[in-house]
Amino acid sequence: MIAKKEVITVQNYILDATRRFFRERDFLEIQSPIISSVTDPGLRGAEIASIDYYGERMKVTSSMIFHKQLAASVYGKVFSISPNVRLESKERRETKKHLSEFRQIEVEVAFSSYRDVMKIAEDLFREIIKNVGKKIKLREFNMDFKEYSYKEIVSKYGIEYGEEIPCDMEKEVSEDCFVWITEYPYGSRGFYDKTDEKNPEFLRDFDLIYPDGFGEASSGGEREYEYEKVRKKIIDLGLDPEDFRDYLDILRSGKIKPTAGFGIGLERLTRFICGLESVEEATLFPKVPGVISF
Ligand code: ASN
Repeated sequence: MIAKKEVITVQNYILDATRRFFRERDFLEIQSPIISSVTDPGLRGAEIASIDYYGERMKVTSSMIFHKQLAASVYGKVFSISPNVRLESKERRETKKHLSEFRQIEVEVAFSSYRDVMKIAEDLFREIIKNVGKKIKLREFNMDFKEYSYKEIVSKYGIEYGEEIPCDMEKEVSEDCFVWITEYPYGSRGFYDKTDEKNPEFLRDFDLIYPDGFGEASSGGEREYEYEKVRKKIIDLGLDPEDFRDYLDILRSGKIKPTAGFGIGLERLTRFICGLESVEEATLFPKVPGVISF
């Protein structure tokens, strides 16, 4: 059993290594809004939280995807250690990888492809493990990355084409190294993942799975940024464009450029590096789905 203080110390080292990595590469660290009129709807079953805000409703950030798109469009390369709230179902506790409040290392780069940011993610994971390992003795990590397309994964594991890869399948997909799953089909992900122009059946996006059954490490991709396309996709996916009005207005103004990026759950990364049983052990004040706590 690893003591809580040691876990939090490892988390400090992860954050130090992350900040150093991005500063050396001229990324600007930004702070995420906690409340906004618009937030990420692509939550794989979790609900968005909202608060009463002077008699109106405001959303609590589920991911800062839209804000980082705008920030990267203006500043080029940005990252953030961003708080997220997602109201997960109580059953999700069983997965040992869901909290209703967590932090993400969020990254977004203007005029980049999903391949470019996958490379950044690989370098970042290698750098974090190397630097944390200089501070504290860690087990051996295999820092190789394999890649499968979504198509290859569904045919290998018998998942119905078009479905998200279920959480409990992530263990089976996991190998003794990191595994990329790329190019999800249109309709299976948030409307903000960019459709490939030449082959509209797939999205220019990815997930990354940790080695040894530790589940999802990251997700990301290139973003849709053209007003008409985004509006159409919102409607196609059965959402209400009115819920995204402020974001759509910004898109229409042309302020948002082509960008790509990814997010890494900080508590999941801490869990993976420390080899913890559950993500609940990777933070001081865990918000367990459905449990009222301090
Ligand atoms: N942070 C993720 C990304 O950059 C989005 C998410 O958390 N849903 O794509």
